[in-house]
Amino acid sequence: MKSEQNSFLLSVIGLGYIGIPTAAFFARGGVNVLGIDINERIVNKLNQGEIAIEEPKLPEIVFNAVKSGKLKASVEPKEADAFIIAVPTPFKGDHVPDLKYIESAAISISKVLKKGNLVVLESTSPVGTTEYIQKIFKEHTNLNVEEDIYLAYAPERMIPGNVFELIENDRIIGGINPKSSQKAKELYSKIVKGSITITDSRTAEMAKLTENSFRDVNIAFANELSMICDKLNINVHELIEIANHHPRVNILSPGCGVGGHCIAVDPWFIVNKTPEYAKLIHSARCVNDYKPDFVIEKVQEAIDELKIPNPSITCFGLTFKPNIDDLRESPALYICEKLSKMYSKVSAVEPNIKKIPEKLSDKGIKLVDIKEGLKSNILLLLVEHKEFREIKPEIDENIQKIVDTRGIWL
Ligand code: SAJ
Repeated sequence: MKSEQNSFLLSVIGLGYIGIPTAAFFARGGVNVLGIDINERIVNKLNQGEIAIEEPKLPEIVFNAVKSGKLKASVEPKEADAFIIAVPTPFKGDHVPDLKYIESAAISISKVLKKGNLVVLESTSPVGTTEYIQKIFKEHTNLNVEEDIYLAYAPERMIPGNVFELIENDRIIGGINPKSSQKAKELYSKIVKGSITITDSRTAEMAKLTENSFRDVNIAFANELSMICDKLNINVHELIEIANHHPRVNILSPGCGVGGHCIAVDPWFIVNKTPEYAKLIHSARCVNDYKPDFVIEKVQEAIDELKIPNPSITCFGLTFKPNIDDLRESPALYICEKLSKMYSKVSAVEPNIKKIPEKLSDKGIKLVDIKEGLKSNILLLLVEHKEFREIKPEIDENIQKIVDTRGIWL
């Protein structure tokens, strides 16, 4: 029994924001893990105990896992006992989900799949994707897939910036059949401290999309209120604070838009499947996607009121949310870039990054410190980093204006 335990091999396909920490946590839990990625650079780096993604505390966990010999990486899938697929699921034009990475992961696993293997999909996916993987296995192997292969969907719920949520949060496991759920639960029980709820694969897929759509719709409500209040000359942040005193009201915070790789993407997977019914979810997406352009309009209005030729603008915050260095799908970055096409003196203050991305520096945007940024004509607060919360800019109203999307300087 002991030797069987020790020879158990888990293969994690896709060494990105979810695959790497998942692989490292399993390795830390004593499981032999082989990480697979098509990118040779990522594989080589990992084999040296290094990673390219920015996540607090993760480098140390990965380094120790590799050093212990429990975590290795390869570009070629190999035979294993269990596989976890953690590849990206972007969308194509028109917000149609693009399953090409899942398809190629499933096909590459097919080549090494054996009777009794467990395959778990973690990637956020449209409803029916786990069943689709089963179909791929049927087409690409000679196995009696329904009988011989355990297959389940197990979405992660990790907030970027805290990899420990992968093991601390409650999890959902949706098997293609009950025995698959059970097998997947046994695997995840090795690392997950939260409770594990079992359901079917379609419900589990929909649960992941539902959770992020819930948040998107609620943020859209706050963003819509912010635009209504702007028209009605009401401070939306004060309004929300007051309304939230009601025991059953809990409105989220408006901002400059919704970024990241999850909340702004996942609701489209529902809209795409059932457009005739997903009206509210669709509308929320449109409200949140429009918000950055609304912010740009507010900057233009402020500039018109100042009547200063060639005004200087400083964007405070570029990341997609506070106190992280992640610029993925950041509405703040979009706003800064768009403003730089309209005005020649645009700079940014971003305490969480050392070097401004090339696509911004190419457009003449400079990275400046807070003191320098506060001298601009327009102070545009986009992300409520702790460094910005600690200050209250005093401006000369004849030549300066604050546009505050988060309500911390008003
Ligand atoms: N935002 C607001 N107002 C708010 C809250 C957030 O404008 O009141 C904005 C943020 O600034 C950011 C965007 O929304 O631009 C998304 O941020 P987030 O903190 O809501 O979510 P993510 O994308 O960092 O992580 C989400 C999480 N899902 C939920 O909270 C339901 C996380 O648990 C998921 O694991 C992750 O998506 C994912 O991977 O799906």
